[in-house]
Amino acid sequence: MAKSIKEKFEALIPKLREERVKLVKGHGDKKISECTVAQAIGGMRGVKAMVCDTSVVEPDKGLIIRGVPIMKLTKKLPEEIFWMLLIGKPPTKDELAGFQKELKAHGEVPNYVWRILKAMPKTSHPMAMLDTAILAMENESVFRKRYAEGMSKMDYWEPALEDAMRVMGTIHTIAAGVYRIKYKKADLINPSKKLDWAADFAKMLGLAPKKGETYDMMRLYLTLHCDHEGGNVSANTCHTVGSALSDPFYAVSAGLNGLAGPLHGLANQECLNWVLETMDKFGGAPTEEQIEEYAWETLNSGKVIPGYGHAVLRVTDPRFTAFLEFGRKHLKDKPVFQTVSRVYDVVPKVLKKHGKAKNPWPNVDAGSGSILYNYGLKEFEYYTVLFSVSRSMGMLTQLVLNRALGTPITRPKSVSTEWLKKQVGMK
Ligand code: HAX
Repeated sequence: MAKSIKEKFEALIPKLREERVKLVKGHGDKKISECTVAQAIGGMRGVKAMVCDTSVVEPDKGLIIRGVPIMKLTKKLPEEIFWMLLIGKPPTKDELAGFQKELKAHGEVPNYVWRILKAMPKTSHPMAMLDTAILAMENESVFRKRYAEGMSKMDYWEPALEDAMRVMGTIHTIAAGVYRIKYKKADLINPSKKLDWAADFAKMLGLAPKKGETYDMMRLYLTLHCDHEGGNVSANTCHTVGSALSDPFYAVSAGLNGLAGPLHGLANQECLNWVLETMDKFGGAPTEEQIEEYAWETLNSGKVIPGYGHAVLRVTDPRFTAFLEFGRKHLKDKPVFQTVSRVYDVVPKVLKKHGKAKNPWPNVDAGSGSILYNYGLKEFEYYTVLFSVSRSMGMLTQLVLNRALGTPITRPKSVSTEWLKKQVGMK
């Protein structure tokens, strides 16, 4: 019989622990990074001071999941990606089937969650609704209960994985419910017993299936946003909160609050807005000259061009390329997609001329919105919720790994401006 994700992970733990002990005992005093004054003030960019094994972001290659570039994983289901993030390799067909069944068994959303969501102000942002729902579900945490009963450190990973399965099993249903409650789309749609995670999500949102193309779009969307190594705001926040042994519901909800920021996940809401603004201003899909004019107008008014630039990447984000390829196949006649494609031809040149952004190329958010828009998701405010459903995979798997490895509480040392001034001899 195929092994469960828990059995597979349990079998890996001794080797991972041994490796970590060897690294710390044998090489603990070796330097891997330095920190300059500019880095301490500037968001610690480039300082290597945390470990994340689920994925790596190479400045010149983009996202690599467990050694495999994301462009080679675009045909995988998100469930396979979750498995891969935690276990290191994709599941076999039987393992995948067992895992999907297990996820469905973890899929019940308690009624109190729906009551809370329905009681929230009509003006609440859908991200605030999602984060509140995940936090409310903390009531279900097995980790917290087991900790209170006095579990051994060696066992932390097990209830952490159980909670992770509960978040993963319910987050798509909750997110779909947020959409239908917030945008008055009539009743909630129940999860299906048969559909895979992404297809089920698309169905619960109420999107028209379009011969399965909508399901493929959602599978691609949820695969591409799954993880982006450990230092980004949401992963880093989830990691820090989890390091205090706050359970996965607390930690993921906190991470998602970070994803809700306009420089992080909210950028995908801003991106399509920017594209539609250009279309509004010029009365349809704008020409390259018109896009250039609008890009300069944005920059000259002190704003950023959403969807362009990245803290780590220095090339076109392969996730953007994957969306572009999907759009070229299915949406090439749609004006919104045509505009996104044209923006890509113009904005990098403008940003290079502007001379500030270290990376003038598009990130994932520059393309995703136009795809969602064309499949009927026209409420931009909701886009970060879709991102969140996917990114919960990275946050959860990183957290489970950290509980298995006994990663200690995060506590970098801060210094005062006075200390900095003394250190560099500044009066
Ligand atoms: N438009 C205009 N200016 C930009 C820019 C853009 N798209 N990207 C960077 N810059 C500017 C920065 O604002 C900064 O200006 P100041 O020196 O005046 O502060 C300068 O260029 C240097 O910034 P950087 O080092 O290149 O970029 P950072 O690492 O500081 O920031 C950001 C990376 C992604 C936050 C940034 O590129 C940005 O604001 N982009 C637009 C928003 C966006 O697309 N965010 C989504 C990122 C992907 C993500 O996390 N998704 O969740």
